[in-house]
Amino acid sequence: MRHIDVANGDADGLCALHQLRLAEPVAAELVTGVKRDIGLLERVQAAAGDLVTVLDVSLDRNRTALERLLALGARVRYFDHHYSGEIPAHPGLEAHIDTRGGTCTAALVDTYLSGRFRAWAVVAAFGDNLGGIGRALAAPLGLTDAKLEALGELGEALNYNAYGETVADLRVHPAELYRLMRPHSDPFEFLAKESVFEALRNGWREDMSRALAVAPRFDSAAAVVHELPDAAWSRRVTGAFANHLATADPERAHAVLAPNARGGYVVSVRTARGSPKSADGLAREYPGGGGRQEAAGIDNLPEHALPGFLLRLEDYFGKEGR
Ligand SMILES: [Mn+2]
Repeated sequence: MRHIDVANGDADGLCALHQLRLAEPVAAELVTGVKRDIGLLERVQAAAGDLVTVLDVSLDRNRTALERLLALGARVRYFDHHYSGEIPAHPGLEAHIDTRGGTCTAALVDTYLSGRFRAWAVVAAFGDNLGGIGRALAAPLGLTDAKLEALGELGEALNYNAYGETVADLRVHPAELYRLMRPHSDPFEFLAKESVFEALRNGWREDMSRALAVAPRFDSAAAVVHELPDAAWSRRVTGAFANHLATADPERAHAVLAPNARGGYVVSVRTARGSPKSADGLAREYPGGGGRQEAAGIDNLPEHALPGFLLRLEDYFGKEGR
């Protein structure tokens, strides 16, 4: 029997995996990739009796592969907070899924582990731009403001690293990042002993300063759209920049666009704080779109679809969203 771990390559996916494997240290194969590479389950070759653990990728987007693995007799343990659609009722599936917003996969794993590696869940929550959840999770840890801020920055840096069209756009391969995290049950030890955080933070700051110099392409009472130039830094920073905008200007929805290699755009969408409309609801109107309540993306919005998308964004979060 083999253990196969399938994790989103962002902060939430890697921290959730790290918490689980600290609690259950078994040798496992790892399948991961860039944040948008969410059809990860397709890549899994499992056999009857194997245990596949899936973290932070939409069940709906992996439904066919999931059904194939269950039919083979593999057991699947699934933790996630992205749009799931109907969860299959199958004795081989153990699902820990909460798509209501206000949680993240690492927080679901934290509950599963009764808070054993809580500090890593705090890192993940900040990585998913859920600062309120991060602070609430951190409350019983009694951290100083400086330490809480350090966990937040680590989460943002890990999250930033996951964005790119392919792993070639990324500063560090997510599997390598996880390998560096593995020896450290305490994120403060990771921060003290591994130089990768500083490298990521410097890269993040460099990319963010370029993005912050870009003026909005479109701007209304309901939504703001930024279009970044065609460059690897743009694709790396779309998510971090969208999170920054959502925090800095929380009264409006945000979309950040960057050209991809297919002649279209990669799009990151963030809702206004407390919006009744979900980000994934809009993204799922487009092929390759998906996500969760507060944050979603579209992998390839064709250029000809851009004017229609801008109108739809305004309608969705403007007229309809009130
Ligand atoms: Mn997540």
